[in-house]
Parts: sequence; structure tokens; C-alpha cells
Amino acid sequence: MIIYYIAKYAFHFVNLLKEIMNMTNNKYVLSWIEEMAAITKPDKIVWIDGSEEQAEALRAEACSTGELQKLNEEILPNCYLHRTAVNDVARVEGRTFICTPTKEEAGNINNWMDPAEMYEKLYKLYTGAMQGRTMYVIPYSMGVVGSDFAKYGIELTDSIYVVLNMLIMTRVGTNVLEALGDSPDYIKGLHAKADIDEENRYIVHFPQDNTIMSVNSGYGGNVLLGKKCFALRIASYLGRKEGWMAEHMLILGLENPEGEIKYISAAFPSACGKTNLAMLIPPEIFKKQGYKVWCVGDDIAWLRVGKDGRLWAVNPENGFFGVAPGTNDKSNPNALATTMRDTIFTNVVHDLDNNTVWWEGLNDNPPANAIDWRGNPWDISKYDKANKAATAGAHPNSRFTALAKNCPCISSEFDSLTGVPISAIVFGGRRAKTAPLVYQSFNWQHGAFVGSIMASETTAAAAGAVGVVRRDPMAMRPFVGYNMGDYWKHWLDMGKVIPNAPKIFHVNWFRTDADGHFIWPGFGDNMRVLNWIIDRCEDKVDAVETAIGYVPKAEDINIEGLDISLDTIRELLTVDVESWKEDVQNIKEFYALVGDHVPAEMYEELAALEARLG
Ligand code: SAT
Ligand code: MN
Repeated sequence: MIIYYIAKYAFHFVNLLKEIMNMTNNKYVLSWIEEMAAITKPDKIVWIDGSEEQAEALRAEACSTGELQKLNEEILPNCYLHRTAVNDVARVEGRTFICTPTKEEAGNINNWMDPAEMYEKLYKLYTGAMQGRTMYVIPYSMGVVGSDFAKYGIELTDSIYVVLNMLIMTRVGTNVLEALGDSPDYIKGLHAKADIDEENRYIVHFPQDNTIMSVNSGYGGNVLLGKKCFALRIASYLGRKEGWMAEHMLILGLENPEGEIKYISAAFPSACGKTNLAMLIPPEIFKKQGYKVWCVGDDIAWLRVGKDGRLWAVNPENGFFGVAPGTNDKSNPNALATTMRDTIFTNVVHDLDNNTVWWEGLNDNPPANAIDWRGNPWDISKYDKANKAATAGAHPNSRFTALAKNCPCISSEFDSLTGVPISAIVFGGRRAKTAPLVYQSFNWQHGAFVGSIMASETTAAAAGAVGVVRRDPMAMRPFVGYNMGDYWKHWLDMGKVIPNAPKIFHVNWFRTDADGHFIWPGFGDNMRVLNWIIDRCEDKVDAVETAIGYVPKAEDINIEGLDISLDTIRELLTVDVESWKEDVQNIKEFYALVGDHVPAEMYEELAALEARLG
């Protein structure tokens, strides 16, 4: 009997292998798929070829099982709704691991486990996890296939939702396999939903093995392995090895009335409006003069030194995985327009009367007849602002997955093979007092220091105490695939090999007055600050030297058409020495936590700052 089952499975397995051999002869790819299939034991293996026919068939299949719901074709053509398990709604940093051979390589900021121990643990969880299911093989590229920037990956997953999201977020298809050829140089990704068991959820990176493993989740950043796992954690590791940078940055182009476009990349911790800035609409008076903003990317930038000595950037992604709540035709009309077709909505409200979607902050017309993100009947009477997480119709971290090419302000350079030259790098945070509206670093090394001390304060909107500082260096705290101290060293080293390096700035849109109200209007008006930044890059405007860096003269921030006085701008630009002194203490604690890989240059910068503060 046992022999019968072994024979039966062996026969089945040979058939599975026949299927996968049709697509590529790459022995490194084939043997790995074979090995993973032997562990996970799928009933079927299906290659994703990037064709619309196959995608359509998968959408239909997902609708037939309830994994997706097709939305109103007239209002939201080719759009779908998905709900995750209620225990599976966000990335899980506590269960995210960097498994380098030694703990020291991963550093103190990452979770670490011995690779052998972790593989053993994971293989147990993967054993038979795809029984009765289909394993989809997704060949994908981060970056334009065939470009110098491009890196290839193969994700194995048992989720159609993952396949359909990857088709939007990355470049998927047989051309990736052609570009890969016989090379072993690709990132392996294995994802199995298993039981969506929180206690056994793991998001694991083996940088030395080019491998990512994810199990027991079905949510976004945990399972779309091209995004944070590959394009930030693994890529940051590769970038250090190969002399380039993978950063958690948006990329935008600012076009002036003469038609010249300057590019800026910017890193912000979450909840600072990165997607809004990436798709900014200039204030009326600038628009009339001919200013425009073009979006190259909203989340990730890969940066390389170009032949001309400048730093060039691409967005390795193909779509946006944006937060839905708060997105509306005032906060971000471009993002809203992007989601009107070919979009997958996750964990938003389903409006049953119109078969459309809704979320808090979309408009003032919540649907009367609706299903909330948990799948329960919902209407606005259930909503209690003081207890959003429990009563909101859409989960606060509900998302849209939308194609970049559907964005009205997508840059014409989006598909460029060479990327765009970066004039300025901007760091930001949410600080009530400490950081002024904008300041410029003295030089690259000081700029890297400014990135290393980036921080945000928790707001009343988030759970927990208000005003607690969380340090989030370069907005990369959860995304550096090795030791944070070595990552800072890599920043310093890069500065030495970019002859014409971008200037580095810091912005803070979130200064508050004595009553706790935001002083700066933000949104489109942030353009006024970007203009000063570009003017500085072109040596067109002076600045005031302070203890923390160069600050604008108040009159150099254009406030035409704004209901704000020059005195208010002065207030926004002051350097609050006392709060900086407090911050220095907090920075010291954080540096101590990062540990003994913090480069000496960073301590020199910290000491110099402290001395300047007096
Ligand atoms: O879930 S993702 O990591 O893709 C998005 C995010 O949390 O920033
Ligand atoms: Mn992000």
C-alpha cells in the first residue's frame, strides 16, 4: 500500500516536473522549484506567463471561490475587492527575520536566528502546506527587464491574490526567464498561506542565499515578496556588496515653467504622506506659471552612480500599494484617479448598492448598505472616531494595488532604462517642535548623519503614548537587510564615489503651535519648500547657517497666495535649541542600541552638533 502511494506520488511528481520544464531550462530554477514542490506537495504547478488571458482566468477562478469579488464594471472597470483574515492586516516586524550566518551581520535592530535552525523550523511549517492546492510560479523583475538596474526573482505561492498583486506591482512574464537565461542570479521566494496562524507566521530573509521565505500570512508586505523583502531588505544587502543603494524613497520630478525637470528622492517614516508628496499637485499660482510634478515612484528607489558622476534612480516597482483611508480628491486626486481601474482593493468597505468601495476619508457619503473589512454588515452609525480600529468600516491599513501607468502624473521616465538623475535627497519626519520646516545638511557626511537621526513622534491618532520619539534612520529601520551600523557606513562610502552627489535636506511638515495645530498647510503647498530645495541645488539662493544646518531666509520661501505671514514662516524656521539638546540624548541612546558598528564619523557629527548647540 505504502509503495503504491509512493509510486503514485512519484508519477504525479514527474508530471508536475514536465509542466515546469516547458518554461525554462535553467537548472538552478528547475531544481529549486523541484525541491520546494517536494516539501510543500502542491497538487498542481502553474507558471505565470504575464498574459492577460491567464490573469483573467485567475481572476475568474478567485471570484468563483470568494477570494475576490468583482466590482462594478461601469464605475470601476477591472477592479476587485479582497478581504484578508482579521488577524493578518499588516506587516509584522516582530516576526520578520534576517538570517545571516552570524548575529553580528544582522545587527541589533533586526531579529536574527541561526540560518540552519530557521530553515529547519520553516521546512516543518512548509511540509505539505500546498497539498490540495496549486503552486504558482511567478517569474518577475524589479526594474525594467534587461536594464542595468533590473534584478530578477521567482516567487512560488499558493495564493491567486498574491499572483494578481504581483502582476500589478512587478514586471511579470516569460521575458524575465529569457533575460535570466542560464544564470543562477535570481532571488528565490517561497510563500505558503498555510493556516494564517499568527503564532507561526514568519517573514524570513537569507541574504547570503538570495532567499526569502514567508509562511502563515496573506497580507501585502508579508507576501508580495518583490516589495519590502526583495527590493529593500535583500537589495540593500546586494547594494552594499555591489556599490549601489536600495532606499525607502519616493522619486518625483519637478518641472519648471521653462520645461526643465529636476528629480528629488525622499524618505519618510510611515504616516508622513509619502504617496501624497510623490503625486503632489502644485498650488494654483504655480500651476498657472507652468510648474508640474511628475511621479516616478512612491515607495522604493534603487540608486546607482551614473557615467556622468551623478546619482541615478529608478523605481523598481510597477505599481502602488497605497493606504486607502484618507485618500480623496483633495488629499491626493492623482492617487484616487489611479485606483479607478485595474485595481485590487484590500480590506475596504464594500458598498452593496453600487458594488463599489468606500473608506474613511474618501468623502462624506458613507454607504448605507455595506459590508465592512471584516465581512460584517456595517453603516456609519457604528463608527466611533475615538475607537477607529474597532469601529471603522475600512481597516486603517486597508490598501489599493494599482498600476503606475494608470497614474495621471506618472513620469515619462517611469520605464527609462537609465533612471533619472537625482538633484536632492530629502529626509523627513513628524516632529511637533524639534525640526524646522526645512534645512540643508553641510555636506554628504553630515547629510548621512541627518538621515541616521531621522525620527517621528507618535500622534494622538496612533495607539499608545503621544509624543514618543521613534528613531527611524533613513525610514529604513524595518528594511535594512544587515547591520544598521554597516548600512550607515555604506552611506558614507557612497558619498566618496559620487563625484556630483545630490544635496541632502531634511523637512518637517508637522510643526505644531501652542494649541497643537499644524502650522504649515502641507499637501500641494509643500511644493514651495521643494522649490527652495531646488534653488539651493542650483546655487540660486542664500541660506542662514545654524547649529543643525542651512535654514532658508524666511523671505525665500514663496508664500504668494497663502494665508500665512512672513512671521509664521520665521517661526517655522527657528531652531529650537533646547529641544535639540534633548534630542541629542535620545540619539545617543539610539546609537548605543545600534551598537559598535556605528561608524566613527557618525559620532564625530554627533559631537560636532552637540558643540554647536552649546
Ligand atoms: O505592506 S507593505 O510593506 O507592502 C506596505 C507598508 O507597510 O509600508
Ligand atoms: Mn513603504
